[in-house]
Amino acid sequence: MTFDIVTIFPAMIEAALADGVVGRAIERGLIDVAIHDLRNFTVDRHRTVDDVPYGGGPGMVMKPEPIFKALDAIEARRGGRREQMSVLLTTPQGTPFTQAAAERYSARQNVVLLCGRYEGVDERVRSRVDEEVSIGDYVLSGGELAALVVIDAVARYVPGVVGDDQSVAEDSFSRGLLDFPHYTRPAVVGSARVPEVLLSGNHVEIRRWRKRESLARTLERRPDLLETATLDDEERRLLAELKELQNGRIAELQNGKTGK
Ligand code: JAH
Repeated sequence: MTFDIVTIFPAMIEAALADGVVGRAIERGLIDVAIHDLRNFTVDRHRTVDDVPYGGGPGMVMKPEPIFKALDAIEARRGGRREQMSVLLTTPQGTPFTQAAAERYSARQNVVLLCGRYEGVDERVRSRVDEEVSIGDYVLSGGELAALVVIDAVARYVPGVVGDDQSVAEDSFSRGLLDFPHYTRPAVVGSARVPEVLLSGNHVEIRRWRKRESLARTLERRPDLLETATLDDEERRLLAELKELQNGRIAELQNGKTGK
């Protein structure tokens, strides 16, 4: 699959994609990344990509024509075939980017990422955009970091990119629950010991412990995820137990407060 990134900071994208899992995937030809410097699609002497907002107000807005030209060039290189191609705009106004969205985009032949800067892009650019994507409720200085997040999460679903397919399938959010705690050697650091069950060699007990820890953390930190997670019989039982324990703790706190 190919990622096309339209940006005024090509060096920022280049540097971020040089290393790690994605960098190796590019080297191995598993994914292809084309970085398009938006200024190369300007026609004026100053290579202008922004202008003042109509109606007044602070800040600048990205001009539409350089973006249209960049998209035309990307489409032309594909022989004008728009099917199997998704044009994404990273913006806080977008639909939340999720693990499910990452998996969905990984089936596309081309994913084009438009990186906004300044106060945003001219509204007419949206006519060429398939989906607006938000990676979270905060304002960045531009869409580049969000685009890099999307590329990383999508690339991991391309066969061969992550060494072990098992680890992609079992990854925290693929399963809809938070991850369980991990430990490595040594078995004791200062007074902190690795949980005994992990040293036991009892793989039935280890699986059960990990499930329980995943569920306990999810219940504690992200109970919203439990609404949509698919749980097996054992997990449903463990979760019911954990909720009982949680209710017990709440009751204890309330009794403490009322002096009982
Ligand atoms: C900021 C253009 N969802 C995170 C996110 C994505 C993009 C932007 N901010 C936050 C952004 C300024 C200009 C895009």
